[in-house]
Amino acid sequence: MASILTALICASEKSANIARACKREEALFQLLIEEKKGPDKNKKFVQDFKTLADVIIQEVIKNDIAEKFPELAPHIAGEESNKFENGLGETITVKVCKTEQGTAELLSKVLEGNLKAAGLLAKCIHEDVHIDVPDLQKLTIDIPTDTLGIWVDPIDSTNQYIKGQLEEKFKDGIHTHGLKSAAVLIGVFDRNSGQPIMGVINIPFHEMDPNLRWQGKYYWGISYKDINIHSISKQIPARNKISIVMSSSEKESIKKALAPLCGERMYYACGAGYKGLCTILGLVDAYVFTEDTTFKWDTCAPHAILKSMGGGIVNFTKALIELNNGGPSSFPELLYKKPDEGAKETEKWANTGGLVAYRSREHLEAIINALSLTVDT
Ligand code: 2IP
Ligand code: CA
Repeated sequence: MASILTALICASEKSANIARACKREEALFQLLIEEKKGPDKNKKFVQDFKTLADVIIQEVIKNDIAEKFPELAPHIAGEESNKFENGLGETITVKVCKTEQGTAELLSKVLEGNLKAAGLLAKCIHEDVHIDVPDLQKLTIDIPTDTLGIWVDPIDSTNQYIKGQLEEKFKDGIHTHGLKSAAVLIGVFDRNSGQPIMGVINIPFHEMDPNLRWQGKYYWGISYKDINIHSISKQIPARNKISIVMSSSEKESIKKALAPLCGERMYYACGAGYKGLCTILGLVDAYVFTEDTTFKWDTCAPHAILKSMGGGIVNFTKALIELNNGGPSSFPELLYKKPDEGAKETEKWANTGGLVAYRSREHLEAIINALSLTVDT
């Protein structure tokens, strides 16, 4: 089992390397920020490079995990499709080829013959990433791989990844905007129960070193049967007020209902994965989102880590219904194996009904109680 987690961490590190290379290397950076406008827009290929960066990372994760665990290959899914259509109507399937040269040739077809960019990417894709996680070597958990499924979000908070810079301003350790909220998310779930089991969150732009090169950081957790372990070492201080992070797009009525609970300690940040991480790290007590616009790949990894810490992520609407029906004996946790009830076909992997991510059951109850006064179920 430890070897799967090690494989996930290595795949997330390689992904973070690619994400950093796209910002650092001029030939790639120009493509990343280039916005095709007017008649040029659809001339060569329909989707643009930012989608390609996402797709490449997703394919790398799939390839590297499947190489070590072939039985998992059909059960790794993510946000992106790997088919690209160019202006000539040709569909190119992006994949990792056997050799670096093969991958470079394939990518150059999608990149309008830009050999430099294709070569740089292929080099990162075929680089060997090796990581020793000492805590994991001692671990002997036996989880059968034939029941596992994996959700991948190659780059969460894509907007901030493309446009974001190092954001100097932050409040209580939480960055409202900027590159820091970009995250590679890999979450493993049980295909029988739908429950999250293991998660890796990799922050490619965690801090800049003295040579002005970005360094990343990764976090992991496993929650399986009675085994709960994670990489979070920080002690979380006890505070009087509950602190909550939300999307700036959250409804005014929700912000208002939570204000008395939080006082000053209400925060806004980009990125579903980053907000999950703020909760994991104890920068806040909870992440509340009442819309349907997060997806299974946004929450599976943070959910597994929170679960390993005694917390979780519940379905917001269902939790309110439980409370109104005389609960709260059990608030329903998000599940990952099948589409949620009421999900639209086009967005069938949405977390329909919103969510509350939490570390402590007491905080969760206080939040659901506060919101039950304002929301009709
Ligand atoms: C997005 C991204 C957004 C988030 C949205 C996710 O994923 O994390 O930031 O919205 O829910 O689906 P918000 O920042 O308002 O919480 P992606 O960047 O991968 O599209
Ligand atoms: Ca996402």
